[in-house]
Amino acid sequence: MTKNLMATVPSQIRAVSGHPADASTPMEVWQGLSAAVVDAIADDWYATTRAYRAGRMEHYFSAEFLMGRALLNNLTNLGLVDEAREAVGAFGQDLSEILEQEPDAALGNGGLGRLAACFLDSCATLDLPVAGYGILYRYGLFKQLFSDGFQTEHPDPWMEEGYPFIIRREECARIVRYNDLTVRAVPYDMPITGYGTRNVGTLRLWRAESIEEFDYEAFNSQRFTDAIVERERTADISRVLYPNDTTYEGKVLRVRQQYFFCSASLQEIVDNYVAHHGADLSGFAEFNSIQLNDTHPVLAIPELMRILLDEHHLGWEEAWEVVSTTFAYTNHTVLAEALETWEISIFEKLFPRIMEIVREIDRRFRSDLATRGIDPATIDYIAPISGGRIHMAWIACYASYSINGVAALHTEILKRDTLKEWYAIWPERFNNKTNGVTPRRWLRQCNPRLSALLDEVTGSDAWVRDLSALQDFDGAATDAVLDRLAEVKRANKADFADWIKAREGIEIDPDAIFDVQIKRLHEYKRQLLNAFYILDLYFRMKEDPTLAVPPRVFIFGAKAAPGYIRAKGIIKLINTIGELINNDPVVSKTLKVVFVHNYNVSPAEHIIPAADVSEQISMAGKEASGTSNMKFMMNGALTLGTLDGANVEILDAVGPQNAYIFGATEDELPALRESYDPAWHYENVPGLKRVLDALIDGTLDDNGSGWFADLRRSIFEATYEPADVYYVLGDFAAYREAKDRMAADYADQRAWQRRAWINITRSGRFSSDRTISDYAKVWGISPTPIA
Ligand code: BZD
Repeated sequence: MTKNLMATVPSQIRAVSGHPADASTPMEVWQGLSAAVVDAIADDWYATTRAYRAGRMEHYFSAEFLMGRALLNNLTNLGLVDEAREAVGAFGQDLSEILEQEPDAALGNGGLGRLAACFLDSCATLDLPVAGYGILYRYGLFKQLFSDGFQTEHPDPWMEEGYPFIIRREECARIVRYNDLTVRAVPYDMPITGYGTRNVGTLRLWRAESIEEFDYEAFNSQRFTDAIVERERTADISRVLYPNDTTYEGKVLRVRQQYFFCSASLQEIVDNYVAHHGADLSGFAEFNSIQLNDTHPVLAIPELMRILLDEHHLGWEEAWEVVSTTFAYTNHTVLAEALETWEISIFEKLFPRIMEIVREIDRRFRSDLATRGIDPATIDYIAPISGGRIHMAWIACYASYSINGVAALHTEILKRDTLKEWYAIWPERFNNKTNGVTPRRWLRQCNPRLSALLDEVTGSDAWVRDLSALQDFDGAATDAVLDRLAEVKRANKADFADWIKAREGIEIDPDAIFDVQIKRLHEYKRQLLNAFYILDLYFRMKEDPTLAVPPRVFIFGAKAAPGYIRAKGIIKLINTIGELINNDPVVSKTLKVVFVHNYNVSPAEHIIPAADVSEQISMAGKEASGTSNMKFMMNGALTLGTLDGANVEILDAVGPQNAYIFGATEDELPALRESYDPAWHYENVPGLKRVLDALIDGTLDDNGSGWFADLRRSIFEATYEPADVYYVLGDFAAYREAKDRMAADYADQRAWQRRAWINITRSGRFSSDRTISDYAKVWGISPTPIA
């Protein structure tokens, strides 16, 4: 298959740069090498696409795919890393420098979008007939810089210099109609390689364009600018990724985006069905299933109804039978503010026919439930339309043959709380699919040293396709193996220290404990709790300079939604604490604080292999699953966390002696909250008063923004929410105890390495291959290898 990369690389580089390969810039070499990879897989990609289209397929609909970089991932999957290194080495280029040229495809906010990317990798590796569908945003998630410790946001035009891993398919363009606008949806396809297979899957991303280059009438009638404005209005649809990861954006443009990719994708899927199986659409669901990644693609439900009713003339019952056996829905959050609802007037304005269909779904839903004897108040609460708004999650629950949460605890909370009315009526629809991450990117590719050790200990690279195979090697942790593991971690930490020095200008000690919290900035994830710990530790050291404190580097990476002021206040606070500590001549010998700016997929690939401690400290019940917890575990970091999301299952896999679990549990919290008084903790938990007061007594300077005082108020004063709604002070003492104990335990290196080893060998159930195998059963699809 992928023969002769060496032979094609120089000519590809010449074609891209118009120079001899040895006179090309690193960017041109990246372009040429990437083109050579696409060239190498083109035939297999074509064969896979044809094979999949003929049979039953799963279609993964997601507004976000957080892909990160493609070149090294493809080289890794194809087993071509060494060959590529040689190919570029032949004209004096260094592969790692070439790889750094590539921009991250940051077409997602966080966990939900990255999960979709891991799933595609697993589907390709498992030869499963699955395609992804989304939006080709011109601007990915904003670039984050810090200015005086404040986050600033900057545009990310990630494709502007050309991007070889995406192919425009002009011939497959579709028309998407809104009431006030008609646009062309042009697909761009990204090949998705798997590990140890010739199958190549597809991610199809749609870009919005004008129907015609210009509105010539407007142009000729001296309304040149109107013609341009109209073009731009169309291009707006795929212009930018909305940067919110928790509160939904009730913006017209956002709903336009959602309808845009759903409509274009469905048209293609329906046309493919007709081409293979004829014009009778009643058998559609035998060959097609669609997974809805959260509620963002739920407009696909009424849109498929519209296509079946209006374009293929099915009756309502027949069309509904198709729709309700086609869709499956994944919920990713229980936060009330994230549940999407839209004003009826928006739907009426954009797509009156879709609104009509939603009304009919609502009408039939109400009579269906009344017949089942459900009480009117419940019916009204979970109806597709209520309170003048359209409830996307309710439409999803009503139409889907499967409803899942993303970790065992999360699914239980859905059944018990968030979706309890639905569970009471249709319990058989509910199932859990604990998230997973791909061991290709998150171990093989990002941690070559540990990979080599695992190859050696297990005798082959079979673990890369079957991570659960590692569990047989629990007992392989001889002194020799643990010595090697220690060397691997030490070398990764030294590399990371160099990377941090170059990127953030901060000197860190590779022998210190690397304690890491990387994830979106949100109050429920409690970066503030971590910040309070660090500040308290600083004060403890100031108070008693003889205190024995294990050297530590506290590492953060996080973007805050641009409008989420309190989250931005927490970023500023951590940066300000960092200033205080890193510039203290005494304390900085023991502690450092590093906030990695512009956290993204690629920085994560540098950070995770170097981590000792994985901070997973959300208030119990709030983090649906978490996925960085799994990446850390795979790379031998120990979890310091609450019993939340998938942490519960990680604890179950490694046992309590191999993780640090603290804090109130989800079932304890309601009772604890009843009598909760943050002021009591402030007065009575030693150290807390000093920490909270530092926010306002001049110790920490927020440059006059008032943000630190606001953070403090959020702890003590009830506003829209109860005081300290995420129980930061309530869990503080338990967190401090666990974290101090963890740091002390690190001194026994042999015992620590043993526990790190167990974390690695038990991480098999958190491979996205396991997750996708579970989904494949629900989807009713089976492997379709082309070779
Ligand atoms: O999804 C996250 C959850 O918070 C995590 O617990 C979970 O592990 C992952 C994957 O299941 N949710 C998101 O990332 N959500 C978003 O990014 C998002 C984006 C747009 C609108 C709403 C939410």
